Amino acid sequence: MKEVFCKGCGAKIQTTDSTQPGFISETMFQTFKPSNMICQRCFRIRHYNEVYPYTVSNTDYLKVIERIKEEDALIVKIVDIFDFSGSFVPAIKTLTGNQDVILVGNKMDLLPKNVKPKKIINWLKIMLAAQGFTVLSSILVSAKYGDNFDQLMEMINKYKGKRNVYIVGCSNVGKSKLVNQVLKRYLGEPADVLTVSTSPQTTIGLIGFPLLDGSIIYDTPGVINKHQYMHYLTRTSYKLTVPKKEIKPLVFQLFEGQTLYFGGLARLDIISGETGDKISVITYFANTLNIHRTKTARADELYREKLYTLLSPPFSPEEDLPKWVYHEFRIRDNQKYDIVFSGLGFVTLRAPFHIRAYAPFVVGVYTRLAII
Ligand SMILES: Nc1nc2c(ncn2[C@@H]2O[C@H](COP(=O)(O)OP(=O)(O)OP(=O)(O)O)[C@@H](O)[C@H]2O)c(=O)[nH]1
Ligand SMILES: [Mg+2]
Repeated sequence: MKEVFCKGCGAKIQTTDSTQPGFISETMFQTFKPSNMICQRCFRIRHYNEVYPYTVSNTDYLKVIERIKEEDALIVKIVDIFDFSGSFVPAIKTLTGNQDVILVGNKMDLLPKNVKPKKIINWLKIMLAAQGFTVLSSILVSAKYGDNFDQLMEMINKYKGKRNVYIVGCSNVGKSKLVNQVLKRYLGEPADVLTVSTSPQTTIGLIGFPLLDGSIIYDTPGVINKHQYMHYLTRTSYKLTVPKKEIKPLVFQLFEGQTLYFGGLARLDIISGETGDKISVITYFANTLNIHRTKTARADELYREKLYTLLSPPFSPEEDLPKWVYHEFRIRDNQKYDIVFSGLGFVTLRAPFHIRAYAPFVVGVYTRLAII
């Protein structure tokens, strides 16, 4: 059988094993033109919004993208600005070695309009530098709506020269959506050439498209990052935790000894506020996530009794979130700070404060100067 690759996910087409990437029935294989072939899984994602995940190990993924190292290329590293700990794995560093890297913070459409992009970029740079990762330039975009794409393309053209461009990053950060947007805006391709989905490991192989000057832009498979909530929740729960549209802030006036639960996924305790008086906490989470307020003294008991019901998602013990840990923040100046729950959202409050932020140990919890 001649080698044919799925147009949506890049997997090698095969007609023998329906549980493996690239499967298509013999009849369909005979029906499609090779240049238009999409696998059964891509077909189901696109037409029925149905996903069945594969378990492709990271080692296999890294093998697919290993060739990038051998080439002098421009790397466009995508991170989800909502999920820093879910967007960065040290393996990416091994992959990109000494290559030139541009950093793209994706999903800016989810942030309230009054966010200062520069502040987010500065924060991302600090976070990357802490991992020993430096970049040539950085930009925030929305792959969904094409925000800042002209600037992104200018940046890519400026740094790539005649080289090829590889779009890399963890699973679900929006690499395929970004390439689709480039194809649609600059190459006149129809919307959604590549398959996009809320599940991990949608893209299986490298998929290249020639740009106008002959360089090739490649979509690549995402490295799986166990720091994402997605890996512990059902698809239904996960969809409730990630914002789908611009986040609307909520304001809570909290007193010392009060707690907020963000579904059953994270928790914030106010140990003390500015003057021991009430403290304003602004929350930025998906509006489908239930935020529940209680007394800290009752918080553990509530969790035991109401996890999966009042405190949800998760909805059942099968959604086995890793053990929770708390991060304690005691800040004494009088600036505004965000406490970031990676993959979920953030809260803003003015220092001085002393708080505890709880989340599963795999999830990054950070503090940064407020971005609003
Ligand atoms: N709100 C918003 N959602 C986005 C954006 N870009 C991607 N998404 C969503 O994020 C999810 C993942 O997008 P993909 O493009 O499939 O991500 P990927 O990085 O290619 O994922 P893999 O192929 O699994 O590595 C989908 O549900 C997209 O709709 C964006 O700019 N804004
Ligand atoms: Mg993809």
